Amino acid sequence: SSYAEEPPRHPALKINSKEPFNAEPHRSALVSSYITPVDFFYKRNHGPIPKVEDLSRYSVSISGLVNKPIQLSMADIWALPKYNVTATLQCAGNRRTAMSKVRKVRGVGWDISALGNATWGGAKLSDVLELVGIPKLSSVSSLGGKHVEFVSVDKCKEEKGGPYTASIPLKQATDPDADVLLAYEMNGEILNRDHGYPLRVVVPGVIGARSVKWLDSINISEEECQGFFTQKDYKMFPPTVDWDNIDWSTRRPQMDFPVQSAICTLEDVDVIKEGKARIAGYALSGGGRGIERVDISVDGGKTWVEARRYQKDNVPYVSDGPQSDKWAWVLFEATLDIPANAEIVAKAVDSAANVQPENVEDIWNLRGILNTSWHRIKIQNSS
Ligand code: MTE
Ligand code: MO
Repeated sequence: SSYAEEPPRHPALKINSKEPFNAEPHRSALVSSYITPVDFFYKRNHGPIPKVEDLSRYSVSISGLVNKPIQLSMADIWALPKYNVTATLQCAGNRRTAMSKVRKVRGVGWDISALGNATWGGAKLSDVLELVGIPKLSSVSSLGGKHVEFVSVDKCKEEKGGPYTASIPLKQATDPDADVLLAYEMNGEILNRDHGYPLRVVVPGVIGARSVKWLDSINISEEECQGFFTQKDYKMFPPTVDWDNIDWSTRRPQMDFPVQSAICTLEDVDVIKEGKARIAGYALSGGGRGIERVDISVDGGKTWVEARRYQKDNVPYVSDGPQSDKWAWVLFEATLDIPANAEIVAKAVDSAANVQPENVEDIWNLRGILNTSWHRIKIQNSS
């Protein structure tokens, strides 16, 4: 089958679907390091993993509304200034399983680990676009281009065997501070096949779906991408919309991720003794917004205490501070007295003062995306 040449994967990953391969690590693995090891980074695919055998024959074409279309070899991309950007990728479907308990949703069932934090090495898209004559900080190119479309080489059933595609606004693509990369390294190693070898896009601060893997071509266009994953998927609908009354054209493709957090050291099934327990997890927001605060409750949200936040070891985290990685998650921890039959809750506040919604019911949507409701864990006590 077309899945005969899948790469090897770490046996500890929890497999949510085998073909295409969709898997996430156990939640406790997420908080054991600030940088997620490649083996434990979630894998989200819509088809078989492409195999680029001969790197010398690989190239990325840039065409569309440009004066002079070009083909870039890997050597051309390596020759551009290299940047290392630490950014968290999070699938829009992270925490979908909890949303599906309210009412059935369509999509891969993810627990809370459809995200990971990596240091991506590569060329900036803003430098690449200068090679086709589009200057930095352009909202419109001289030929009227307003969007940058990424086309992959994989074959997805949603596209009837065609490639995965996505687009971002030209303004973001040409802004050096937006840190959009064409990445060939992940955590200092050559990008592996699962994560997009030899080259992928990394768009920090937005849903993972826009970070196209196995990049084949870039197309400058007047309209946003018309592909399935931009127009017929990854859109946020209100709870009143279901499959019998959906009109995809009424909503914009989701870009920024809202503020999110989850507890990784405990699970609903856990039985713990009354007494002190370490509560740790991740918090992050979209658009480069920092994490202003993480509140923890052990009584279902009646009273709260603030957790300690950190990124790199020993550097106290300051929201939007010069030392912080603006595109990366913030880990948090608190050691608290756990009463009998506790309901432990985490909620984060971002640097724009956005707060996670209290209840998943209020943000239910038929595709089960963006479950950012307060993360709740009901503990069973041992008697
Ligand atoms: N790019 C291609 N070519 N094919 C895909 O299926 N999945 C997208 C995105 N880029 C996808 C893709 C989605 S939905 C997510 S969440 C991220 O890749 C996952 O990236 P990862 O597998 O490296 O974690
Ligand atoms: Mo995703």
